[in-house]
Amino acid sequence: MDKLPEICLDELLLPGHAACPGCGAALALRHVLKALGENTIIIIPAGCSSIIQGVYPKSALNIPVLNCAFDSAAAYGSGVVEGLKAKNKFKNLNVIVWAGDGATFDIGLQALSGAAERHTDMIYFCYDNEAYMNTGIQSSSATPLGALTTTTPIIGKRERKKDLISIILAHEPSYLATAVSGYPVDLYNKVLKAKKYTGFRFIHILTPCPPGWRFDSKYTVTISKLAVATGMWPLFEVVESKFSLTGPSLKLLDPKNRRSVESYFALQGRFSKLTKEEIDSIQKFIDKRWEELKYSTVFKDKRLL
Ligand SMILES: Cc1ncc(C[n+]2csc(CCOP(=O)(O)OP(=O)(O)O)c2C)c(N)n1
Ligand code: SF4
Ligand SMILES: [Mg+2]
Repeated sequence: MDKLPEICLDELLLPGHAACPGCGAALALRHVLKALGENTIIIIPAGCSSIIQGVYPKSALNIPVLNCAFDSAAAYGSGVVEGLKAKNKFKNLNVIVWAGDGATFDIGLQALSGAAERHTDMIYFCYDNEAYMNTGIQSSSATPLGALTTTTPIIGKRERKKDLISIILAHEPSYLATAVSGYPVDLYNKVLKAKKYTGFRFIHILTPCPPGWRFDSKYTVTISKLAVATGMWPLFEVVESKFSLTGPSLKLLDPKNRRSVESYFALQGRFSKLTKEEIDSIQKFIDKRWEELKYSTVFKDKRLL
């Protein structure tokens, strides 16, 4: 891992914003903006981030913000990029989308696919708190198997989390990475790297949410790190279709180095209804996925056409 002092000291997410204490999304946004710098336009669809950012004329973000309809953040991004290019004002600018999992996995997927297919010159960030948090913790297609939400309140969600990464990779982005709130240097470095590329770039960040995941706000970083240490959230990059693990995930190909998935579930009330059989089956699923990751050096090889 790179050393902490390399992180920019300027703050573009200002203090006094409206996130809950311990919000993983706010922590990630802070570091993403540090890496991007002030020449950035951010597009935010409806969700917790539109609350965190604040209500006009006040704003916790020290950069231009465009709020947009829930389903169309990537389409707004495409419009902003093309408009600026037409006016010859795109130079040295970052146009980014900062969207939740509901806005990305579900309702905004069509706009996202269009922008990715056109290789639109932007970085799309999905901050993934694994449910529709802003409207009261409803399940999304990013919610993992067994998690309790207000729409899966008895035994938890019955379906697995949607494999969004494979969907995005099918569009051949110029850069793709996963990250997590609790490893800010890894996230920061990935944003710096994404900035160096043109075309469509995608960064998927797991952002723990204390009220939605039912844990004490002091555990945001611990839970982020456990998501990585158990292998449930591999940290990796795909650059020009080449896959590589990053940071603490590098050592996890050896199963002896992975923590049990149970240690990740134990700290979160949302998993309190998981049975022993379900935990065993999730552990098997994760172990199998890591066996497959061993061979995922170049995703392009998997293409049929
Ligand atoms: C078309 C439409 N449907 C529903 C809503 C209500 N709505 C606003 S925010 C939100 C949840 C957003 O979830 P997510 O994208 O995961 O972001 P989070 O709140 O979790 O940060 C919903 C359902 C809306 N604004 N527009
Ligand atoms: S509900 Fe969750 S995602 Fe939303 S502001 Fe609070 S901690 Fe952050
Ligand atoms: Mg969400």
